[in-house]
Amino acid sequence: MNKQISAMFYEMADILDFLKILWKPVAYRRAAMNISGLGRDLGEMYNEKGLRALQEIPGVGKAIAKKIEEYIKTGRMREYSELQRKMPKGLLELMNIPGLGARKAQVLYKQLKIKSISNLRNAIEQHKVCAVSGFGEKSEQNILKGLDILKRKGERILLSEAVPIAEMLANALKTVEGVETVDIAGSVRRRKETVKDIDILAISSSSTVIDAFCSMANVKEVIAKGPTKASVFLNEGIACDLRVIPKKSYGAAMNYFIGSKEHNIALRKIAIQKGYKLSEYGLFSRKTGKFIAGRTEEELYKTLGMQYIEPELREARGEIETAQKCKLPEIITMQDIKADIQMHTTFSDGNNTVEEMAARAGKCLQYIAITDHYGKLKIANALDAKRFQRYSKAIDSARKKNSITILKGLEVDMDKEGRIECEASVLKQLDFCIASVHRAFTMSKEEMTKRICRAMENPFVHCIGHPTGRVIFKRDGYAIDFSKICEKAVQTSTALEINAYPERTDLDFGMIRKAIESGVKLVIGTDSHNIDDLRFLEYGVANARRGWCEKKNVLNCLPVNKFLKEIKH
Ligand code: DGT
Ligand code: CA
Ligand code: ZN
Repeated sequence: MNKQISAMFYEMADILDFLKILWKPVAYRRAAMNISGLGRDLGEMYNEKGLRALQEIPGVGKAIAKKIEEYIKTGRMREYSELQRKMPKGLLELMNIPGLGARKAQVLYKQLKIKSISNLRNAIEQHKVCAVSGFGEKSEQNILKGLDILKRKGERILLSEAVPIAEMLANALKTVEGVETVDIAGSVRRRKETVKDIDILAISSSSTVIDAFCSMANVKEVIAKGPTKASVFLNEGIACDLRVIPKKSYGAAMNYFIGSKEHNIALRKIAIQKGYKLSEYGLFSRKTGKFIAGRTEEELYKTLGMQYIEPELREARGEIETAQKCKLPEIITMQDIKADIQMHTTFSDGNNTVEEMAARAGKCLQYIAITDHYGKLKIANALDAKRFQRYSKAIDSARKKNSITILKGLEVDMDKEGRIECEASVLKQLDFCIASVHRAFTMSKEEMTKRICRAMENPFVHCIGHPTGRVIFKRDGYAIDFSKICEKAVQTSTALEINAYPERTDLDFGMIRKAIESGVKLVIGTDSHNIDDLRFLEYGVANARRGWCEKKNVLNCLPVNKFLKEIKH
C-alpha cells in the first residue's frame, strides 16, 4: 500500500511540475518520501486511528491525508487520474527514466517527437539525440544506462522493502494450525541488497498452511498451488514462494533455498569429494544411497567437515575454504553497535528535530552523532556559519534533556578539488565530521580519487560518507580507485562509512571486505532523515556482516570516549 501511494504522489509531483504549478510538487514529493520511509502500513495506521494517524506523518496535511484515505477506501485517487489525463501519453514514461529527468524528457518529446521508450532507443541508435542542443554523446550513454536500470527495477526490490513483507508473512504462517516451523530463505535471508522474490520454508503436519498462504490479504494472484508448494504475487509488487518440507530434510532444504546458488554448487562439489551426494532432500552416501544428514544446517556443515557458515557469507567468495580451515571471522551483530553516526534533522533536510531523533535513538543506542548538511547543497537546505550557531545551541540544549550522548557533527560537502566547504572556525567546534560527495559526480576516476584523498587529508575530517555515491536503481557509483582510497584512509586515519540507507548500501559488501583487508576503520551510519529511518541500522549491520566485518573493525562499536579517541588524527 505504501509503495503504490508514494509512487502516485511522486508521479503527481512530476505532472504538476510539467503543468508549471508551483509549490504543490514540493509538498507531494515530501509526502511521498516520508511515506516510502514509514515503518508501518498506511492501511493499518488508518484502520487504527483514522485520518488523524495519517496527518501525524511529516509532510502529510489534511488534503493529502484525504487522498490517502480515498485510496485506502476505494483503491483509486480521483486527482491522480485527472492529472494523468492532463499529461501527453508517453511523456510520463520518459520522465521516469533515471538520469533523464522531467525537463530533458520534455525537450526530447517536443523536439524529436519521442513518445515512448522504444522511440527513444531508436533515436539514440540513429544518433538523433546527441544532435539536440543540450545533449551529447555522453547524454546518449547516460540515457541508455538509465533504461537498463529501469528494466532492472521492474524485476527486483530493495531488501528493506522485502524484509518487513517476508517477516509479516512468516509470522502469520506460524499461527496456522499444524505449522511447526517457518523460516525465511533465499536472498532475503542472506540480506542481499536487492531481492527478486521472497522464499519461505515451513514444517507442517497439514497442508492447510498452503491454503492459508494463498488466501492472505495481500495476495494479488495465485500463480501456482500444489500440496507442498505455492507461488503467489503480492500487492506489494513482489512474488513469494512457500514450500512445505519434511522434518527430516529441513536443514538440507534450508541450505538449498538460502543459497546462493553458487554457494550450493561449491558445497555439492565438496560433498562429492567426500563420497556423498548433497541435495535439498539431504546428504546421502553415494555408494549405498543411505541418508547421512539433513535435519539441521549445523549437522550438514559439520558432516562436510567445516564450520557453520552464516547465511550472509554464502556467496561463494572463499567462505567454504575458510570454514574448512576453521578460520571464519566472528561477524558483527546488532548487539555490538553502540551508536549511529549519521543522521539529519529539521536543520537541513531531515523531518524530525534533534530532540526527536535523540529520544528515538536513546531507546537502543548509547550515543549518536547529529550530522546535518553544511555547505553549498541548497536542495538539502545545508547550514551556513550563521545558522550553525542555532544548530549548535539546539544540540547543547538537547544534551541537557536526553540521557543519550549526542555528538555535534556535520556532513560537509567537498568541492571538485576536495576542499571542505566549511570554515575552520566551525569545524573546530565539532565532535565528528563527515565529508561527502553530493554533486559534480562526473569526473575521471583519477580526479575523483584525488578529490576524496584530498578531503581525507583535512585534519578536521573524520570520515568519508557513502564513499561511492551509488543509489540503487538510480545511479551507479562514481569511478574511484578504491585501493588508493583505502591506503589514504589508513594513512590519514580517516574512517569510511558503511551507509545503511537501503538505497545506498554504500560501501557494498565486496568493498567492505577490501577495506578491512587494507586495515581501514569503518563506521556504520543510517543517514536517517526521520525517526523511522533509524531502523535502517540493522541493514547496515547486515551489509557489514556480508563484508565479513567483525566488531573490532567498526568504530561505533566502541564506547563513546574510546570512539572519540580513535577518530582523532
Ligand atoms: P533472488 O534473485 O533475489 O531471488 O535470489 P535468491 O538467491 O533468493 O534466488 P532464487 O529465489 O532464484 O532461489 C532461491 C535459492 O534456491 C537460491 O539462493 C539457491 C537455490 N537455487 C535456485 N536455483 C538453483 C539452481 O539452479 N541450482 C542450485 N544449486 N541452487 C538453486
Ligand atoms: Ca528469492
Ligand atoms: Zn549525504
